[in-house]
Amino acid sequence: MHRAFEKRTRTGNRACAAWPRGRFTVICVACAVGAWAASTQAFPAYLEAFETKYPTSTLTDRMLAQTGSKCSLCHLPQGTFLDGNCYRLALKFQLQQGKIIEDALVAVEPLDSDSDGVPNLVEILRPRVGPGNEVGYSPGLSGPEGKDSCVGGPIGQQPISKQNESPCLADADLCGALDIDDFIAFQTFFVLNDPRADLTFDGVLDINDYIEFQTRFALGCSAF
Ligand SMILES: [Ca+2]
Ligand SMILES: [Ca+2]
Ligand SMILES: [Ca+2]
Repeated sequence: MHRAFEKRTRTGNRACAAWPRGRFTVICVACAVGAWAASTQAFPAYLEAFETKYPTSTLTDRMLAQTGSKCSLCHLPQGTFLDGNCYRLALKFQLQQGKIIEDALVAVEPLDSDSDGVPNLVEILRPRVGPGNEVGYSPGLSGPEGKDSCVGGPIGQQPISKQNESPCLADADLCGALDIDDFIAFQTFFVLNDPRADLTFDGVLDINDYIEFQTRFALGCSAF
């Protein structure tokens, strides 16, 4: 299921000329559980595991560009000794249950760790709107400024990535605006049984996905 999703995401259709796609390169998990340690340098295997698992995502490279560290995908830039964001905490929990990092990554894929309405795997593999053919929204940060919704207080209120970390799923054609082309793109995904039409994230394409799409479209991208 996930492999099929990843493959389709890489090769999905181009509903608009500026369809941002390209390479998806991600990383993160090396830092995912670094909380135990004083430094994420102690967990290069986690970072490698994440990049190996999601080779098409550019998320960690973007984090490096935005915050100065790929580890910001999971850790707060203020210090790797802190708990980190919600995604990292979810991974940490799985590791504490005895899972190896590869299995922990899979276990948290269906979760919405940052509570922005989009599951972790969808965020990690979602092509970004905008220049650069970037791929991946942070599964641990949310909102238009990239804040950590998991951490309260001043730290959680501060923008971290300073970029949008909640994809607008109603923008089905990834053109950056909501219009009739999104209905066409969604309809195409649905007919082709493409997982991108599964907006209820239950593994089934049915009327509820249409309702979810229309709801998200009516509310607009800013609502998510
Ligand atoms: Ca999410
Ligand atoms: Ca997010
Ligand atoms: Ca569904």
